[in-house]
Amino acid sequence: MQENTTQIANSVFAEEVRKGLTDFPKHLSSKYFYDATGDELFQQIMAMPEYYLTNCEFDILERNKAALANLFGEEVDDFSLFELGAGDGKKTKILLKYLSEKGVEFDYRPIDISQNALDQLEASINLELPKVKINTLQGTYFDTLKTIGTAHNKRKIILFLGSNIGNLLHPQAIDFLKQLRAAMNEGDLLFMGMDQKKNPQTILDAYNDKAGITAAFNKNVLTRINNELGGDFNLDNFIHWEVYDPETGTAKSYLVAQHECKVRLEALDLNVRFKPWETIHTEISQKYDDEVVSWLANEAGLSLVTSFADEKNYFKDYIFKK
Ligand code: AVI
Repeated sequence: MQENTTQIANSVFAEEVRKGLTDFPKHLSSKYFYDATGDELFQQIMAMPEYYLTNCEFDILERNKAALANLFGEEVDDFSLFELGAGDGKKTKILLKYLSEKGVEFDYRPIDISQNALDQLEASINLELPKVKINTLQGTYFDTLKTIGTAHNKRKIILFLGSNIGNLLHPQAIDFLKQLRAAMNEGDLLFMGMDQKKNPQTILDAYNDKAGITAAFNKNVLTRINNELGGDFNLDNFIHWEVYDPETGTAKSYLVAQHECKVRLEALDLNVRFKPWETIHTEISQKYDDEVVSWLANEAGLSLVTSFADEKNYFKDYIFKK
């Protein structure tokens, strides 16, 4: 266990874990999947054949880069391309490469909580696309966008790729969109990836791969609790379980206890009991259709400009304005 137990016990992570494991039914937030191991597992997920989302969005960006460059640069000499949670920027580089080859005036401003991720991204852009002006911004999406806010004197294009919004329930997603709207001026654009409803089996396969990478990703939240909160979860006692409701478009991930067990969380001075087959709900991955997207945008005060789909209509990128 890490050293400063008092500090850890009072952290937001600790408090959310306490709440989630003492509630009925139990739950933990998927935002806690992501530490260095979780980031690495997510990279592996994005490379899996079953996880169609990445290739679909690649395809959309590749096939529409010229149209997107026109839209982003329409009626302005210069703009800023902000990206929320840029990661390794693999998909964004398609656009960056095209824009810089065409001599379009813009700067790239990736926002991420991890300075390490930003440093790596900056180094790779400087190496691969030296003409791109990059200005990294470390912080949470909203603190950073609030600081930039409406005072930014160039057009803002805000990218939020990969259907990351799908990890939010609809009310949270509306709140998120409202906050983005508050940081936008007239003329600014929001470019957002949103995974679509499709054959339920395709979705289940994407979140329940045979190699067990998604299972390891899901269980990483337990590893974090063990490492950071002095937990003694036996990972083998839990199975990864995925369900998809084609009516609501919601995929849900669970960890299910196979046997009765007791878990001790030393930093929280907490004992947690699991009955056989008791669940911990860990993640939602919402799938959308045009009607739901219009409803969300409307609730948040945004209007839809246009959208781009991949060949199979598995995934769409939507453009919204204020
Ligand atoms: C980050 N997020 C959009 C991924 C998703 O598809 O919901 C996280 C993920 N969970 C399991 N596989 C991938």
